[in-house]
Amino acid sequence: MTTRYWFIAISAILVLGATGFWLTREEATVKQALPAKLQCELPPSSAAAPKPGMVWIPDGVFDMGDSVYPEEKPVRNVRVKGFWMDRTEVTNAEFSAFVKATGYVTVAERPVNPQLVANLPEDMRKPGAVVFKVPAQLTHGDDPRQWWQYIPGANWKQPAGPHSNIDNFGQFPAVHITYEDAQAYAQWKGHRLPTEAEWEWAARAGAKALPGQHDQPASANTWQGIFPMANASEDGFAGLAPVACYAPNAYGLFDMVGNVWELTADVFVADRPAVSSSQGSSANQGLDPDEAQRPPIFKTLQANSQPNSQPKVRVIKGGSFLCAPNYCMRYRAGSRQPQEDDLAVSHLGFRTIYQP
Ligand SMILES: [Ca+2]
Repeated sequence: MTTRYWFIAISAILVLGATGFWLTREEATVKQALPAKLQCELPPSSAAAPKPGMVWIPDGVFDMGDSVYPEEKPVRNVRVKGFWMDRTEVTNAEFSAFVKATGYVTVAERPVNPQLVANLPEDMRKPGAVVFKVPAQLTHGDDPRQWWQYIPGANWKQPAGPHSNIDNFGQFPAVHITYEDAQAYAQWKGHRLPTEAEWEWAARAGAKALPGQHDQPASANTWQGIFPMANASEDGFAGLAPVACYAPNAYGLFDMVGNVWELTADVFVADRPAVSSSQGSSANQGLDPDEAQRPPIFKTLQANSQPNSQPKVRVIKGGSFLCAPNYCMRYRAGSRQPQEDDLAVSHLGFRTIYQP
């Protein structure tokens, strides 16, 4: 049973009137000004591919990790078995098909257990999700509550809240997807979520040695300018982009870096040598100061304190449209960030893998 519990000021929750910004007028304007080289069309899957929409990621041994932020270290040599991987992040159209077939209700849509959130302000007891919004001004330093807001009614089909929808966004990545939601989708497909090592090996596309460059990628949906106030949108998008607008990597995978963070199956443990699928979490240890781009600390009341309790924090990979040089230089295969299992956020999606 998951629960939700925010350490966020009630004032931050109530400033929710203008939620229609999500990919509406602003995004439409940006899309009209797309750089000519962007096609945003997924090329047909190879007719010979046994798994349509997926590409084969071969066996490999590589140096996993990176050297930019503390949680990426130490670099270690890892072996990965081959698998099929979705070419793109799971789209709204794909997630809609899953919901239509199964009647699945996502975590962000479910009633909140009142017994477990008794101390929360009224709005936080409502189903909802956390949405990024460019702040009008910054008055509280790096406090992320200035740009992250809990919006009752926000979920995968209403990404900015009750006044938004995904009617014209079928090819955009589904967001506000929690670990449980992603697991349910993957199981329905007969797939599973990638481990961190599998995801990172796929993103590296066959490069066994650590990348020497850590620059912001030119061909991905990230943030150009000073986060969180000035977004130059030089990549064509101020917010989310449809999948497959940018060139794929050498394995044929689109958007492994940027657009949305992607869930993995692994528990987040800041101490890399202790990474294990069954260990408790020690999230927030050894993280770099830039983690302020992450939504404010969110806790489950039962977090890892009960015997046999499930892990509550997972590794997410690849960075998002919010990653900027001044904040969150995580537009890299080796970057990572912790993510609460039951927190639905507007910069997080997923893709699945299939291992024969
Ligand atoms: Ca962008």
